[in-house]
Amino acid sequence: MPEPGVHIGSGKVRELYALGEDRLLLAASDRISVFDVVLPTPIPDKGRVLTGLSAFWFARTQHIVPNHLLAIRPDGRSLECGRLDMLPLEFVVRGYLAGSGWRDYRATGAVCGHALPPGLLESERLPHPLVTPATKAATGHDENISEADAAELVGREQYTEAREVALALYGFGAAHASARGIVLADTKFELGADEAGRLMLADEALTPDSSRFWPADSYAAGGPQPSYDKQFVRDWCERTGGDKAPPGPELPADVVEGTRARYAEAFELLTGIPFARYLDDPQVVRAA
Ligand code: Q0Z
Repeated sequence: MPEPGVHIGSGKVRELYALGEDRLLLAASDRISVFDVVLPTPIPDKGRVLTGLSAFWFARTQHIVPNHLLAIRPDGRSLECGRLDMLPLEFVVRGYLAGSGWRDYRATGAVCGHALPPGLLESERLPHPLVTPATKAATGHDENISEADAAELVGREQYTEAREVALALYGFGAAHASARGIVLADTKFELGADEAGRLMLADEALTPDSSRFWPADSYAAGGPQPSYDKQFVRDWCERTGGDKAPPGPELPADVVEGTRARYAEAFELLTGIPFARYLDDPQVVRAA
């Protein structure tokens, strides 16, 4: 195991380590969270699917914005990254009306301050993608803020550049996914600045943990859509009841296997690369 590094942060399912002064190691575990609760049962290779997908997108979006990726570790679940000054914002891009966006629209006719035409259905495609920035709350739940407040937080020039980048990345990811039978309903980007002040894409990008992916063949507006990756787990949790409170239930073997297969299938559809090839040599995702 090469330099583990100094542990500097934990997400729900990922760990962050410092590698000296200017590099970080982002390590994705096999943990899965459902209804915002991390389950005690891991999904084998889920961390590798997410890491491989992130690296795949980083390699293919450099024409839109440079990114923090330096190297994929041979374990396939960790990325060496350049350390950036992170913008204190998440750039959520929504192409469809789902989740909190749908709840907001039903209550107010708008999504995070963006007025929308009346009569839209749950999961309907929006007239155009929206950027709905959120602040990264230290206490877990991110808080949506208006674009005006976001611009005030980081400066109007930097905000404008970052929102254009986020829209271009969403457009690229959504078109790529759509050609492969997957709807990219929405996604979240984190951006930072390098030592020269240049805007860079950071964190993870266009993974199932940072995005809503829906199977295109069953897509129909007018209700909630099944999640490409987590639907088996959600359905099983709903069937077996429980109060959606921590620690969450242990998953049975068939739900683990079915979910593992869905993650691998999402990887293969989106990348066109057999997942077994990635396990054999993670560097395959970097080649164009
Ligand atoms: C990402 C996070 C995780 C916990 C900080 N390139 C970068 N430079 C500076 N900071 C970050 C990055 Cl990616 C950075 N996070 C999110 C990830 C565990 C928190 F794996 N926090």
